[in-house]
Amino acid sequence: SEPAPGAVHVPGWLPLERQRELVEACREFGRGPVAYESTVLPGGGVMSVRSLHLGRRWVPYRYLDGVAVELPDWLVELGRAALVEAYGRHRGYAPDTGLVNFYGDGARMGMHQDREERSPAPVVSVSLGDTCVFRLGNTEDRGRPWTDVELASGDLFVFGGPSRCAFHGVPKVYAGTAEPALGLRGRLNITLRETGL
Ligand code: MD3
Ligand code: FE
Repeated sequence: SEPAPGAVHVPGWLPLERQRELVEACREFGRGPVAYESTVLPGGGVMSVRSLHLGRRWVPYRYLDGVAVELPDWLVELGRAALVEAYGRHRGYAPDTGLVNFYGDGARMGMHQDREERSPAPVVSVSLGDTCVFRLGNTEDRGRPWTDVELASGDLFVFGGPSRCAFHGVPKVYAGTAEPALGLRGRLNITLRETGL
């Protein structure tokens, strides 16, 4: 479905076996030199989500711990496949950064815009584990109007065109809704982007 212009939601894009591979990869990333870390916001608040950066680390916030490793080619390919799925073509999509967000008990993400990137290329998002409420807002402010969409494990969301600049957040994660066979407690979200930096 297309809940907003340029925003394409593909429920159940990834089969369970592929989801399991991605969960395992996200675990593996965290065992390497890169850690899932808490982000300290400019105002001093600490995010409840824990994040891991692959490739270029572009957000100028301070982190409590951690370093960076390369973005694997297979994730770049996953990003291209996602654009082909959403728009029918990828136009040379070349994401240079991957951000993995982990939502444990009670974690949320407040409404924000992603404005650090210099490339107009779409953002690709893949969800794993617990189902969440994803809130896609407007381009003016954090308030209404917004559209709430449930994102479940294996769902693809691509944000291109006008939706790339929209406020968005994750107000709620439904704990314990992940398929047991996934072996994941909580929610993982992988985003791929071109930083243009
Ligand atoms: C819409 N992550 O990492 S993914 C983020 O589920 C972020 O972890 C959320 O917002 C999460 O910045 C939402 C979907 C997403 C990512 C980037 C976007 C939606 C977006 C950028 C522009 C518009
Ligand atoms: Fe975001």
